[in-house]
Amino acid sequence: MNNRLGILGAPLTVAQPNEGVDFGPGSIRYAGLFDRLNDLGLAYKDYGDVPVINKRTNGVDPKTNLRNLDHVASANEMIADYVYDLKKQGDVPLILGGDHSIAIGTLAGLSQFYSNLGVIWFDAHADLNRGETSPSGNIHGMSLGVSLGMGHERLTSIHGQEAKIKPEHTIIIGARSVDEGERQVIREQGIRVYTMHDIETHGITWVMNDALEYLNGKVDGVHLSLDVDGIDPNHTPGTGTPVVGGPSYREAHLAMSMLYNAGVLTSAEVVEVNPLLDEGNRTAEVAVDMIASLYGEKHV
Ligand code: 4U7
Ligand code: MN
Ligand code: MN
Ligand code: MN
Repeated sequence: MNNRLGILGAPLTVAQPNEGVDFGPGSIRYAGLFDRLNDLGLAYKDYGDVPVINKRTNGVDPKTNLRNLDHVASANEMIADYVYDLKKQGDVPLILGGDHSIAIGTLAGLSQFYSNLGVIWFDAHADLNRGETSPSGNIHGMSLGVSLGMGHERLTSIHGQEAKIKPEHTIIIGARSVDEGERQVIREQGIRVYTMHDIETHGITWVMNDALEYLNGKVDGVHLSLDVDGIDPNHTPGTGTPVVGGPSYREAHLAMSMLYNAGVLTSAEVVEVNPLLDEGNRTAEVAVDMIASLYGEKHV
């Protein structure tokens, strides 16, 4: 592995109901991503966007309670192939979404390179639904579950039948909107969750240190899946499923720089930036700040 970042856009939208999240990769690029990476002296290559097709069928399939399964599945097959190729070049993957279903493709593509990949899922949600438990039928609320091997076979079988990650290597940070079916999965599978309550009680520094210690020695890589709705919507209003009461800009920023300082990160993705729901391009700008922090930007 070299230290070059390989940047890939994954402009999928149809795993959630709002148009505009397909402009996420472009809005993040326009928010000054490359200037910031240049300032850091980081080598990178922009691979452009995966040519996903965003077609919506009408409503939710009553048999599966899934929306747009065919298109979400084929797009994620493509994303998995692109991520696999990028990783094969030796680059450090940075994927720009797109709705959060793209993690299905990212983790499928990465899984061939790791037998024990750690995952830090920074999100207001747990994304552990499946058709049977989902209140919405939206697959962006299922991607962590799919990667753990739970859900529709069309999704879990991308790049192989086996689960792509393990529950004991999975950490959720920032959760504050978790559905009943998801709670059950968390309990049964023993997924580590740091809620907003934990962040407030112990502080983000303790949470990140505890999370890193939990993974230490058990994993052969760490992937960060950063859903911008994990951050408080005061800072990231341009997203489809905002939830009040999230970590502040500073807390999220510190979490990212602690990941950098730990030197464990092997890939990352930033998802759910929707410039059509935004105030200006603020949310993408915050996303770029988080990315810069993740790759070592210091303010002095
Ligand atoms: B995101 C939800 F019911 N849980 O399943 C669902 F609250 O990727 C939201 O985290 C999912 O933004 C949000 O539809 C998915 C809902
Ligand atoms: Mn999410
Ligand atoms: Mn979310
Ligand atoms: Mn969302």
